[in-house]
Amino acid sequence: MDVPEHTPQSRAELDKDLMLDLCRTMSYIRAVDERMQSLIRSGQVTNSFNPTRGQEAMAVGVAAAMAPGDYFCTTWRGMHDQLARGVDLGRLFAEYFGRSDGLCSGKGGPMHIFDASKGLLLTSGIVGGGLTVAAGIGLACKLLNNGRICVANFGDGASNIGAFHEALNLASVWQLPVVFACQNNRYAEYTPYSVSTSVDRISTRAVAYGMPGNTVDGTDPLAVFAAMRAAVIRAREGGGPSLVEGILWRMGGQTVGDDQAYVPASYFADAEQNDPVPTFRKRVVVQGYSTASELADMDAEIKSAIDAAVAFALASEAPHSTELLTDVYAGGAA
Ligand SMILES: Cc1ncc(C[n+]2csc(CCOP(=O)(O)OP(=O)(O)O)c2C)c(N)n1
Ligand SMILES: [Mg+2]
Repeated sequence: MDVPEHTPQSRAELDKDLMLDLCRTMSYIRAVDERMQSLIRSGQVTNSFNPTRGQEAMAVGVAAAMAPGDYFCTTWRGMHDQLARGVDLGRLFAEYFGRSDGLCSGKGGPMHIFDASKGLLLTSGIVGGGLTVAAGIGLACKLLNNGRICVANFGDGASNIGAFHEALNLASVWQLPVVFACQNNRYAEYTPYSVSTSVDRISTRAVAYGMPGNTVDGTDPLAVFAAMRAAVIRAREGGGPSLVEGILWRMGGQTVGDDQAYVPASYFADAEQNDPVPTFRKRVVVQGYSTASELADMDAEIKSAIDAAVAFALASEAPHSTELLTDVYAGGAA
């Protein structure tokens, strides 16, 4: 599949703060992914983890287009989406590790990360599960007339699930303020896109549901930001839902421990060539937004923040058995 051309940006969008923020957050997500993998591989923690390497640009471009009060849903491969929205890293690690200081008191785990303070109302391990929930959140926003929108982050495989079609249909019928943001990494677990999906571009499916569909280079945060900003504005102004697809690469496999023997060498070659983090870091230096030494200082700060978050999470206790039934039913303990 061809990678779409980079979307031309206006000078206003190439604002220094935005460029540095995108660069810092992408670097941070990459560093957290690497730390999580090393903690698991060294046996210090035993949680599952779906790597986000290669998908950082989409996460930061989506988050940059959202307002602080907006909502979002994500998936098992959602740590980049969560970090891009500013979810606290110590509490995120603690939830992954099953500790009581986690975002869900250590009882949800990696596939149930929730943080209402950042608008994160669902992390789902069910393929396509977030799409219908996002439509429901969009319906709530519309009924409350609160000016908020909801973004559904999901993968290419989810676009072959019934929930995708139900969610897009009803979101369009009811003109809900939802943006469907598809991270197309061309794999659904161990199945390549080419043998499972009927269209070259998922965005073309938007036509069937009467909404705009746009495919962008999902390794370029500015291209993602531009497409998402247009879709978010449209949703917020009552124009209804949109589908935005980013083409990108799943560089770390389905999960930690996946040897990816089933992935052709050409996929890895393309991924390396389009690796969003070094590409964007180079761009901010070449275009004069930062220097190599400033990026090194930034990396040192990121490392310190990750060290502190890991220490916090590892020091946290497992939830006590007396907590088993709390937060299970609305209104407190059973
Ligand atoms: C309803 C359902 N069917 C199957 C699975 C098993 N499963 C987990 S991840 C996955 C692949 C999903 O691929 P995609 O939507 O492209 O997301 P990606 O993992 O590439 O981010 C599948 C089939 C599941 N979790 N839920
Ligand atoms: Mg996929």
